[in-house]
Amino acid sequence: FYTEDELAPLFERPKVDPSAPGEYGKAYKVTDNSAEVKKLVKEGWDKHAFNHYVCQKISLHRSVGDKRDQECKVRKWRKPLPDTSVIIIFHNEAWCALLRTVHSVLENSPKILLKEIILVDDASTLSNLGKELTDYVAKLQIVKIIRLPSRAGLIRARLAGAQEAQGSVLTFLDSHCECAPHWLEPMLERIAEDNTRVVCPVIEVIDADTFAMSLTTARYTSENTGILSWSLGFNWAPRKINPGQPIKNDEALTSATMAGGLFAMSRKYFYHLGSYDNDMLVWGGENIEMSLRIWMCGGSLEIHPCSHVGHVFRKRAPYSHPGGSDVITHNNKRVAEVWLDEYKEQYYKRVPRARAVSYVEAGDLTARIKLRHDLKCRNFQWYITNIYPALYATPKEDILKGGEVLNNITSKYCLDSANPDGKVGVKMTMYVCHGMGVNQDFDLTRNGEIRHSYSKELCLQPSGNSIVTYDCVFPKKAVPPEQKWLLTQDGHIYHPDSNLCLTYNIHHLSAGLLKCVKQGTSQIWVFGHKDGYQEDYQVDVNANYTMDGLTANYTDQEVAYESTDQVDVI
Ligand code: UD2
Ligand code: MN
Repeated sequence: FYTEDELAPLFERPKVDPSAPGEYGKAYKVTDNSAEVKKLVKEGWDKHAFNHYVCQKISLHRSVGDKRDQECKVRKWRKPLPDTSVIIIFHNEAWCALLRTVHSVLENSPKILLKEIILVDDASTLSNLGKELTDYVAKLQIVKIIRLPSRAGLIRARLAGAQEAQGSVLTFLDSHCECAPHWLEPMLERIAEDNTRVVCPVIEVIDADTFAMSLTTARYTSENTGILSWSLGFNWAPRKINPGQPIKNDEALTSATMAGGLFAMSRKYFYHLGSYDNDMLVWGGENIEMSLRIWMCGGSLEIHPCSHVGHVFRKRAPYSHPGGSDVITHNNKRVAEVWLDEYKEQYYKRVPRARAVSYVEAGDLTARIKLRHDLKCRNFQWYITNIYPALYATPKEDILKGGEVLNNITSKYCLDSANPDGKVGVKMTMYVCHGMGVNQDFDLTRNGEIRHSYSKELCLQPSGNSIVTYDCVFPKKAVPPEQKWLLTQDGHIYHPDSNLCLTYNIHHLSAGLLKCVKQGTSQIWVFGHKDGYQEDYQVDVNANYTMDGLTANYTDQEVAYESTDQVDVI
């Protein structure tokens, strides 16, 4: 085993006053309310999509503390571990974020294991990222910069960094990270034992406003795993823990997908497995592509609860996206076409815009299809069965109606789930029908569920007078009464359990439940409406069906919400 001395970093962290801003990962709150500071704060947010004023207040050498579980702290790391090149790509990153990332790597990685840090500048235009940065890192001995002549996007930028790397392991980081003590050794040990393992640290949240970084415990980590949705987005979900097999706090755990920015992988295996898809542009999709490729082609993907790295999560990208949102669709379409087999239909159903070739093209896929063939990768059905069995797709014949849920044919308003993270408990809203699927794609199943599975498999059920997203229970268990809906012949969406009907609340642009009224147009829906890019996903089933022997139960009364806002059913 390595001794503590052998694992000393190249640079010791300089002594920082423990009460200095942000020390030990503490939050820094701006107390100066002067107009001048307010202006600086606002400018910082506009430019970087995080609180740049706060970022600058905090030492580039701050400590984030060591809150690892005891099991991790006492762990010794077996000799020999491979060395690594840390690759940090950036486009117009703030100096404070970028350099804190660099220093945190230098001060928390063993000198003998850190071959080099490679900064890849993806054509930044901020003036201090030019010569000033070159001069600054020249003093840091093992830090190199690669300058890309034009904007390449994060995928190609990482490829450029990997090409220069000399270490036997490639460790990728975003340019706004902070490594916790001994973040590297656990990942390198897993790879030393088996170089087909790709290992991610636990990603801690660095608050974009206060730069607080909390370190979570292994328990939390073990309960979180990476998943994917049919729209090919990444998400976190609780891990199923087998009570008979308790999880050890220092044990690496598999994950179906990775977030994308932070991982370590044997350099040899990275190239063996086809590095990245060089035809993916700017941002997005590469993490799912790589996750599927790892699992389907013989490797494994893990999160190590002893390795912690913070990342600033931002609500928007601070940089331009050449090509707009179609770029992500282009990338995802490549993933669907190469890796999803017949399940690509599930993706196209949710993102119809991707299917229509004239809108978004995938480009030439020959090389990636050949790669999959040459590596003798397993099929997507194998991935579902073995790696992510919870990925459920309602069989087509069980979808009675699918697509938009339009409130009476003339309203132009559709049921909408503005819920990009696939959260539970999010209220349904109404929005102009856009025909693009995504937030407005719902399925009415033969079981009576209304499923929305854009970013996560969710079922609609009432909460008070509102309709919210909830975890689907089927197919694990029978559909509970609260998740059962009935589409009547005249277009009411009836909820037998509450004896109420889905109603468009025009004043709140929301959808709720009210007593069913026969003539109320705010209660008449077109389920499976199609427009614009929306393609036909109707199955030949008559909507006039009864469920569990129930039929809709009307009253002729006019009803109103119980709140002070009187909404008549019109
Ligand atoms: C997440 C990942 C990110 C990547 C992305 C999907 C984490 C914590 N982050 O997004 O690594 O997998 O999902 O593609 O898992 N950059 C460039 N050139 C560009 C655009 C971005 O170099 O054209 C850099 C950027 O400066 C940053 C990195 O790429 O260092 C990732 O970009 P981000 O931080 O905006 O992405 P994020 O964290 O939202
Ligand atoms: Mn990032």
